[in-house]
Amino acid sequence: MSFVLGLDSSTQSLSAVILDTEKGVVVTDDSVNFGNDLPHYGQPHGYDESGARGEVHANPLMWLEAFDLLLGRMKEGGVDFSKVTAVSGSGQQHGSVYLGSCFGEKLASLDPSSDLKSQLAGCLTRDSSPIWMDSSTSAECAEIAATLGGNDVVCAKSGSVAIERFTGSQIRKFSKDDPEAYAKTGIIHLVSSFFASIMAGKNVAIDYGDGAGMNLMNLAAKDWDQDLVDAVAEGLMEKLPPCAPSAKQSGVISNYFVGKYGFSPTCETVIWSGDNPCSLIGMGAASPGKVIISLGTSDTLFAAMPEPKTDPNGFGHVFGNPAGGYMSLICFKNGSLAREAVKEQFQLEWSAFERDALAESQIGNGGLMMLPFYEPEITPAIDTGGPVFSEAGQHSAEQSVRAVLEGQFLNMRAHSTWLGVAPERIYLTGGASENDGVAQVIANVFGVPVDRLDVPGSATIGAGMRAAHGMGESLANLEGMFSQPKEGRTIEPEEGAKEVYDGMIGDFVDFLERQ
Ligand code: XUL
Repeated sequence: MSFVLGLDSSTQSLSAVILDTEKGVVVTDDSVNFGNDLPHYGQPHGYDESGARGEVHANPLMWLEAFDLLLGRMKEGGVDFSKVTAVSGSGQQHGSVYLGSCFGEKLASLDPSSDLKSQLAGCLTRDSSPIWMDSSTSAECAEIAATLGGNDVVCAKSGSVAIERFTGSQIRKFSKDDPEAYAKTGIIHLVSSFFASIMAGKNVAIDYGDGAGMNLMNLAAKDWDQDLVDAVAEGLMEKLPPCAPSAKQSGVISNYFVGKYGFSPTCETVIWSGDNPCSLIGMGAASPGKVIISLGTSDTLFAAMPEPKTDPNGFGHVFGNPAGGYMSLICFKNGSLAREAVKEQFQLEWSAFERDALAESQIGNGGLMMLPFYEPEITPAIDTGGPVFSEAGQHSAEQSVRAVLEGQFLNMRAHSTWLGVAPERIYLTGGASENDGVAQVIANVFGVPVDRLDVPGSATIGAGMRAAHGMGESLANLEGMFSQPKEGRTIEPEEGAKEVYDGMIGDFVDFLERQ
């Protein structure tokens, strides 16, 4: 019997799944929603919504409380953690946690009769964590690029131009805004390595998947790049955990989890990765050939890459593939929040997206287009929020549903051509992937069949699979068990649809460029 635990600390929730890797079944899954389960933090979507000038931060104490709440709830619900042989996890990418040098010692002596929040709160040198939605660091990005001799250099070294949400510019801003607190910071973790360290009872490494989302790692050398690190802030190299391959074991689980939740003292920990790299594994896309679209708070499009290839326009990224090699990623900030905005505006149920609204409108919306950026966007860079229609006037619910979906996926198609791969199928994951209406628009815009997987939560499943992989299990076997498309759920493109969108994409790009 081999049970592994996968965890996923995402923007809005912390989720867990236990996989039986012999029988190939999901034994149990559970989730804590930050907004609903921990309303006292006043962060209903998992972050502080009052941030000024593009700042989006979350409370790391909320994450700690969620961790105890989730494991406690699972234990009370009858989960026997003593059967778990290995654990790993997935974290929202780019977010960072700032801690004093005492963090490592504190982790080694956590008392199971107390909780994580009260024992670790004193180690924080910054009481909030900037997350991936933060866009407040344009000045710092420009400074980093200038120091390096231009964004071409930053991109050639790190796989991405200097990006606002990436951790390097965030660290630079912190070091400028609060030099004293920066000086007191002994170690800077990503969300992924923060949780991984807590589980291992010591500071552990950042993996190549998530590390590449910092603008600090040299992609070719797979290590921190001295020039990039020096361009960010003085003394930063000493504050970074090491970089390591994603399958690295980090020792047995901390006594805290043995004493408090009944884990076996021999349970191994494997370092965590970012949510998109974990999703790549969960979707069975570790080898090149599959293109994944993940529909979550952000929408992302990603694929394994044989060779690192960077986006000439600077919107796409190259990360380490947890299975070795590289992956590409393009992130669109206006994901589920934009779809929800249309749903709320017209008081619709998701079923209206499922078919009704789409059946009532024509493919191509009679030429009506929407730039679906309810919030400022990152791909492409749009500073002001609010949808823009190509034609003035009132638009019906049906037209608006189609317009938001066509706008999102035309934008995705236009910004993924640099990958140079014409997908033969698209694999869909994330909350909205179950919606047939959404899946149909994707199939139509890209002109290929869309598959969904049998198991929910590809990042969480991928984290569990990575735990097993780190213990030596074959990834191909794990994919065979957990990453299979759901039978009878393939959505085929509708006849003639691709031609409509082939004709429309140029107009959409022109419309976008006029803004
Ligand atoms: C990827 C990105 C988002 C977060 C969401 O670059 O910023 O997809 O990983 O958790």
